[in-house]
Formats: sequence, C-alpha cells, structure tokens
Amino acid sequence: MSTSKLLEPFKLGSITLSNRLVMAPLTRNRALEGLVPNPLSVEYYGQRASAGLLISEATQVSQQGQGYQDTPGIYSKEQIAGWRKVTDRVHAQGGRIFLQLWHVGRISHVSLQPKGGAPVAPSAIRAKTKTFVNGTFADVSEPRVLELSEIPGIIDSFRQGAANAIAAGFDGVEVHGANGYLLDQFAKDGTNKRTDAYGGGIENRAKLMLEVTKAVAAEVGSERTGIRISPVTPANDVSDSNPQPLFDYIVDHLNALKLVYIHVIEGATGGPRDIAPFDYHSLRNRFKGAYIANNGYDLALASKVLSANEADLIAFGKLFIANPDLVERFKRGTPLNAPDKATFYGGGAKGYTDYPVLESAGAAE
Ligand code: 8OZ
Repeated sequence: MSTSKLLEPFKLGSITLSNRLVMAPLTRNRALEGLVPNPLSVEYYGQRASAGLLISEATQVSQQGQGYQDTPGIYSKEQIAGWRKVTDRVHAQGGRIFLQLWHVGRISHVSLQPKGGAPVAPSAIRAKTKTFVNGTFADVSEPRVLELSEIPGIIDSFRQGAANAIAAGFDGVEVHGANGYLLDQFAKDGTNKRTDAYGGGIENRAKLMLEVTKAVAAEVGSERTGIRISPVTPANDVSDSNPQPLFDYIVDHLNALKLVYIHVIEGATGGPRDIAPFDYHSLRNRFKGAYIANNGYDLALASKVLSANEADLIAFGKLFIANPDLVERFKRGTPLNAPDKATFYGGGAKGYTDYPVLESAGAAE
C-alpha cells in the first residue's frame, strides 16, 4: 500500500510515535469554565489518540496571551489539572501529546486583556482582522508597544507554561511561532517597526522567537521542545518582505538549540500551498531534527513527500476534526467524513466528539 511509510513508527527525541500522522493544533473554543479543558475535551483528544502525535489546540501562557473567547490556558492550577485529565486519557489510549504554547500579541481584544488594557505588539499597528469575543466577531483592538522591560516577562511566561505543561503530563511542548501571533509579529517586518534590539535586521527580529524557544528548551529539555512556523502565511495580516533569509536564519538557530522538531505550515494557513514562492527544502536541509509538514496534505501528497524524504511527519488538521480514526481510515483506504465548518469554533459535543468512526476491524470483515 502507498500508505506504508505514513504508518511506520518514528522516534521523536526519546519517545516513539506509532505512526507518522500528527494531529495539528486546532482551536476549538470550548474551554467554557475558567479556560480549563473540560470532560468533552478529554473525550475529543482520547478519540484521536491513534495519531502518532497529537498537538493540543493553541493554549495561552497568560491572560495577556489570550485573543479569543473560550480558549484554554496553561497558567492556573485548575488549567493544569484539566489538562492532566486530557493527557491521562491520551496516554491510556496509547497516544502521545504535546501542548502548544501561545501568545496572541496584537490579535486580541480589550475585553479579554488584564484590566481591559490594550493588547501588546512589537509596534502599535492594528491588524486588519477580527477575533471572536462575547459571542460575536469583533475587530481586534488597537495594540500598544511592548516595552523592552516587559520582554523578560514574556519569555518567562512561555518558560512557566512549558513547565506547567510537563506538570500536566504532556510529552512535550510546541512553541507557537506561526500565524501572525506574537512571535511571528516580532519576526516579520510588516508588523515589527522597532528600532531597539528586537527590531530592524533579521537577527533582531528573530531574537524573541529564539529567546523564548531557548528558555522553553532549557526548562523542559530540547528533546521535548518543538516549534511551529509559517514563513509566508498572510494569516492575521502578517507579512514579511523577504521571508527566505529570515526563516533560513531562524531554522539555523533552532537547529543549534537541538530542538526535536520544526513544524512548518507550507503556504497560506488553511489555504493555497503556493501562495508565495518559498523553498521549504532549504529549511528541511538545514534542520537536523524532525520536519513536520503541514497544510492541505491528503493521503497521496503525504505518502509522496514521506517517500521522497522531504518530511518525517505529516500534520493533518481538518481531516482529524472530522475523522477521529483517520489512521485506521488511511490504513483501510476507506472514505473520510467531511468536516462541518459551522462547528469548528465554540459549542459543545456537536462537531467535536460526535464524528462517526468505522466499525472495528474485526466486525467489518
Ligand atoms: C483559528 C481560529 C483561532 C485561532 C492559529 C491558533 O491559526 C490559531 C487559530 C486558528 O494558529
């Protein structure tokens, strides 16, 4: 079968994944009480534990890092306890799970921020995008410039979030460096107009992403630290005038930190893979750890890219929302359920834990 390599185990740092399918981080906005994952989330992640690796939905490291209603955090005791139930279930099902550490930067709204203050950003440039708050879509708020003196606190919130994730039983953490959130806002020149040590040339703009990642890896171990990047995505109104040298530089430095993986969104997040020219092989070749490829992969493209050794693991998003047993479906070559966009963000069990699975292999034969 053409799926063979996808279904082979893979050694990721000190753990072994049972196959090369990764469930991508997926925002679901269902942490209704105290921004804590609930029993439905335990069920949801447990249902998908046959993926080689699950990556949690983006999880804010602080109240300031939140940008949408009902996204979970990893900074309170209750949140750690809630996540512990998720990791216990996934492990009981034989799965592995990393937590994605998130700070939204300017993609937020005053109603979510401490004391109703402005969201923080590298520069005071408002994003032309909306967020979801108080049950409705709203323009993101005008951000304020993050002061130099606040940067150590940002780094420390990621470090503490990583420590909390390990305390909650996660196998590792993924730094969210993608999709126009804080670290991507600092890295790219469309959003970073600073004139201090964190703005200007590539080295300065990449500094926060690299310092955060270094602090996280020092806290939990580089073999338990990955990062997600999206060199050319226009998500959340982010842009860079010359992404290739920027991301070549970033990946060279992530390689020096001996990170366990880079997770690369190729093209426009959830959209066209060919939105802008970019040489992903350059990243693959620079980085000695695992390369997780993401964005618009299906079985055919995943199998092709793995056999050409252009990636080690493939992350699927929407396919995992709709198909908890995606691994089994790929194995058997059975049709896939279609995802229902109306239930992606917010709500309860509908579109979350109620997608049908195949009859067990024995019963089907
Ligand atoms: C969809 C809706 C809200 C947030 C990302 C964390 O794009 C997200 C996100 C996706 O990385």
